[in-house]
Amino acid sequence: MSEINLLGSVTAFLQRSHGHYINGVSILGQEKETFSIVNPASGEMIATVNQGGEAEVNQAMQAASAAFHGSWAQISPIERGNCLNRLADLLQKNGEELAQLESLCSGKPIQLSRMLEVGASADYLRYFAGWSSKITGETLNVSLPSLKGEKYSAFTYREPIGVVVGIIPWNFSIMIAIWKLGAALTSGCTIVLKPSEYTPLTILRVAELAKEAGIPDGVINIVNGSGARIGSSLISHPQCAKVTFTGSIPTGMSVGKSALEQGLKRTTLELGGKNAAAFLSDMSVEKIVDGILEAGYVYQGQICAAAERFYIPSVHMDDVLTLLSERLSVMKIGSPLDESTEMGPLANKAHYDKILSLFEKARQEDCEIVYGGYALEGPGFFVAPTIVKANSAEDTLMKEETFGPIGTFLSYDDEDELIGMMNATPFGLSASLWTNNMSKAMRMTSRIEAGIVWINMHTFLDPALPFGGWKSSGIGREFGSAFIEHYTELKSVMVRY
Ligand code: TXE
Repeated sequence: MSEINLLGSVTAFLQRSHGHYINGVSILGQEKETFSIVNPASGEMIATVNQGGEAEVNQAMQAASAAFHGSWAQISPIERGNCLNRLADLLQKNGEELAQLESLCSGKPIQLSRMLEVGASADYLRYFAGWSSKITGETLNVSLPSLKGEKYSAFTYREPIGVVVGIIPWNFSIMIAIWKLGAALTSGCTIVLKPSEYTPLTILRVAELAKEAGIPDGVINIVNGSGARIGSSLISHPQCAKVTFTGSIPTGMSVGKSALEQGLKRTTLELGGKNAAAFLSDMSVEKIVDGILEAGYVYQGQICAAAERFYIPSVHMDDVLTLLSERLSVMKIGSPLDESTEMGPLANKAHYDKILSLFEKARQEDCEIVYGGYALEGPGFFVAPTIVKANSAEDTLMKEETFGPIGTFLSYDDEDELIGMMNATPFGLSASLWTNNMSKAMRMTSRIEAGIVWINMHTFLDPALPFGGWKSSGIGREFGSAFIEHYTELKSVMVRY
């Protein structure tokens, strides 16, 4: 194992006392209680963070509200975009520091931290920056006749919604925060972020870079602490105009419910699901296995759009599972700080325990564990990448999101039945179809119930393409032009003359 050397700035950052970022200043807050940040590759504590309380929630919401009505409102749309572009520059300039911090806290292999948490985050910021000068209303023709010869003109404004509360999960703690921050700031909103308790550090560093980029104090604020306490207080705060959440389905549902109950606060929810990848019989066994690895096992399967249900033509099933087992057996599992590592640990102990209990569940239900299904020895939260052959669509692993490196496989013979099987779930975030027959793929795509359908690819998100779930996988869309509707209110104006 050869690990990269940690930068001095990373060790220095970890040794600092951490709390919150409010009105342009890093603060510890009033609470004495702290929570620990654990490196999932070693199980060791690497930093502590102060819990937030009502005082920090209030300060953050007030700072965001003051900036929304003050400094940020006075800045021109073009300059808002320039601010986001300068932040993108600084993400790249400080990219190695951020990537190392992220890998230490989340167990993400360093190459993925560099590519997604830093590289893609900068790209998303630049994409959102471009929108700042293009968010406009419309001029409309009034449809009813005038009664006494008077005339009417009508138009709409798209006005920023106000203070946005962004609740962030642990799987992409920079990138998902940037999605929400970029959308909010380019629309003229300000934001208060609540990172996951497991990965709160990197975004604190990003907030410092935002100040260096010239983003005014109060525009970005961060309050750390438990979801139930801080998340709920932020949602119910009178200054909160909108909640944007990414995370698990049960938490997302409770967040959505409380946002509605707290005065119909606007809500976007990007939740998980039980995404399907289906391979048609014209695909070679090698191509199918390449596709499965791409769709299900990147970053230990901890990606909300990753596939967890795999449908394989019965003629290919045995060969696919044999070759996939071979490929998983040589996958390099190890330290996230080793540049050749392909698979790191699970991101935290609670998630590790959940995955171990799902292995147990598969055994109890007599599913065949073709490969893996156990924890790896040594410190840290490592498990073997796992292949489960389901008995039927009713097995727990065909229905419940695992969010781990577990592919569950079912064979099929009839392509018409296949679509029914893919859709037989309360969720609909993503799906993929793999075939050389493009005409068939296009026909089948229109019948799939999911927010995004990939053909011959999976888990590839692009800032220009709307992303979000059908059914219980969410409400609203991120990216493209679709985000505008969720971060602005429409105001109609009518004039008589
Ligand atoms: O997620 P939560 P957790 C899945 C994954 C994992 C499980 C639990 O399977 O094992 O969810 O992970 C905040 N009001 N996913 O507990 O609860 C919380 O502090 C307001 C899939 O980390 O969804 C964190 O900031 N906020 C998922 C955020 O919500 C609350 C990604 C997400 O936490 C809150 C992550 C409350 N009552 C985990 N309770 C995906 N599909 O993208 C918690 N939070």
